[in-house]
Amino acid sequence: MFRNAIVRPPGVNFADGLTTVDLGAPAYERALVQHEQYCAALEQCGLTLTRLETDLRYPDSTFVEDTAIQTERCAILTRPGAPSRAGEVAAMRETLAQFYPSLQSIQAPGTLDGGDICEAGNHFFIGISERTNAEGARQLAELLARASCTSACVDIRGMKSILHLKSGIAYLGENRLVVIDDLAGREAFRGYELIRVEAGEEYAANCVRVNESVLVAAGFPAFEATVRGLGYPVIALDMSEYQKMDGGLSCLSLRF
Ligand code: CIR
Repeated sequence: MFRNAIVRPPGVNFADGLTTVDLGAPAYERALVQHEQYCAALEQCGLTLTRLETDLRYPDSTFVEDTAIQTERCAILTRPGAPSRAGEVAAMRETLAQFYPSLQSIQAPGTLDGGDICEAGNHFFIGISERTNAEGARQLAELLARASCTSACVDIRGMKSILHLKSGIAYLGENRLVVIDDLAGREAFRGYELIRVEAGEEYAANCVRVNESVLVAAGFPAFEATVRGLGYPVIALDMSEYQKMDGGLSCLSLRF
């Protein structure tokens, strides 16, 4: 059960952030409207939002998920793999300290982005990617073990289609894991009910279970029907401007 979320709207220089996709520049006003709709959806799911100020020093700072990992017992500040995003963590430290009495951190030479970490109850999948290195993964696994959580690494280096592990998987609860085809055969996912995302709808894999509901990206009808068919109330959100910047639904909030 989540009660809180931290969000940060994009700044006017949002389009200066990092991206690997070729979908054109995001329209700022539209991104703001989509962010507002996203916040309203989280509130509809019962969450109380902490809304941070936009931060023009970091064009990617609306993707707050990358700066921290939360478990039931603790929060862990990350060390983002992209140099232009390193400074985002300091701002998150102050905010998280209001909720968690003790904060852990990933230390150099480890790097780790929250987008590579997928929580499945007390078990965590840790993506090793262009952003999260083996040392960051090792440190996180150790911190999670201290918090009585287990973890397994999933190496996605060399997969051109996804930036972060959670660009390709999402945990719905009830032992159900949403996966893109390219990841479905991984050993780490054995024993889960795999909910496959159709070819052409891969972006929809980054969905988020928030209490009873599942937030999905609008415009992916087969996937939306699958999630509804599983019995979850679905909230579909237009994510077009964030998709242009390699971001998805999970990236826009820290939920706890
Ligand atoms: C970046 O490249 O870091 C941002 N433009 C997108 C980050 C998306 N975050 C996420 O998937 N957790």
